[in-house]
Amino acid sequence: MNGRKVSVGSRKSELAMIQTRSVVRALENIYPDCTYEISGISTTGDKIQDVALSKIGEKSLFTKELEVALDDKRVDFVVHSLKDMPTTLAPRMIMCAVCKREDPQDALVLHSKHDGKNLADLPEGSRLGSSSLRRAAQLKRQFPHLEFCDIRGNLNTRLRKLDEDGQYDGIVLAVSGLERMGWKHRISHVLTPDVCLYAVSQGALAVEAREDDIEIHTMLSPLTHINTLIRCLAERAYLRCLEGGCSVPVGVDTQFTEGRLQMTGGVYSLDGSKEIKQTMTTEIQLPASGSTKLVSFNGFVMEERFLPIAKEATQLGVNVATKVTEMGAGTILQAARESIEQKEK
Ligand code: DPM
Repeated sequence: MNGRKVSVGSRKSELAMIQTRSVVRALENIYPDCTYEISGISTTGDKIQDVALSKIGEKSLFTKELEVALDDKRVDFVVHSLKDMPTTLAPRMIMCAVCKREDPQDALVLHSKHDGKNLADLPEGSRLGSSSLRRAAQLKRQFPHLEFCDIRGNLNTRLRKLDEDGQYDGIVLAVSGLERMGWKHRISHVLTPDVCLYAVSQGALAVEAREDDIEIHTMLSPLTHINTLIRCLAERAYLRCLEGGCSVPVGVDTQFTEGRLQMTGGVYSLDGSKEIKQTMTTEIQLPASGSTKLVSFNGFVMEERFLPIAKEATQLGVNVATKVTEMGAGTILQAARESIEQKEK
């Protein structure tokens, strides 16, 4: 690794750049002799700002151009929010590190005129900006007096729209994104999982590289936080089984402590009238020792000693998905997909 020059790709948004720099900083601490160059790359998702995410349809909206740059060897790795990554990766690509997860929960940011209020006591007909079908479905269910409307643009744009346009009473965003931007103080309330299940992998950063670039895998491997990886493997297995994609009303909550992995998975109809929710647990012990040779499993690079628990975690996600499917999740998701497609026309 000595003295190597590393080219890093990133989306150009301020949040993406902050995320990329945090990964580069972590690498600089481990490999101070290397030099790092970050290239900002525009993606389709960044260019189309005025159409609701769920209506754009194409998957990997925010990742495709970055993967092309990787494939062409213009960059050695790219940093993503893992929640934006499709459950099946692009050909020849692999996730070579998953960093320690920050707060995975969602947050409500209210207009200053509603200072001191919460969702339950907002006036009838208050308008909340969110392009996440998951957030809207869960909150409509519990707070039928509120209205939800699309809001696009990067975080800066959204906060400006909230503060200045006067058409939103509040917006719902990920805590982690707000914190990374230095806007923790704008959070009015954190929405705990009993109010809003978070998105699969929300709050976790992941590093994508070429599948055959062993040197980069080795270099990035120390950044992997095993607790985060195990939780995200379970969550992604759940989403993959439901053929969720990233824009359907599916939420999760996982915990991995004291040898026990617990997962709650939820599925919602778009209007929030239907909810299917299931919690399951499995015993998982982190291995104290074992082979640190790098292997790949389900699109992620990991040390060989973690393979058995990675499989356990994946099985838990599959089991929760199987259970909610038995309870009728398929019908709910099918109806949601059809009405999303309908809106695209
Ligand atoms: C995905 C969703 C959203 C992003 C859908 C969802 C939110 C879209 C919106 C898959 N990606 O969560 O149900 O609010 O219009 C995104 C954010 C982050 C990564 C911002 C956010 C930062 C948090 C993270 C957009 N992608 O969710 O507020 O790193 O997990």
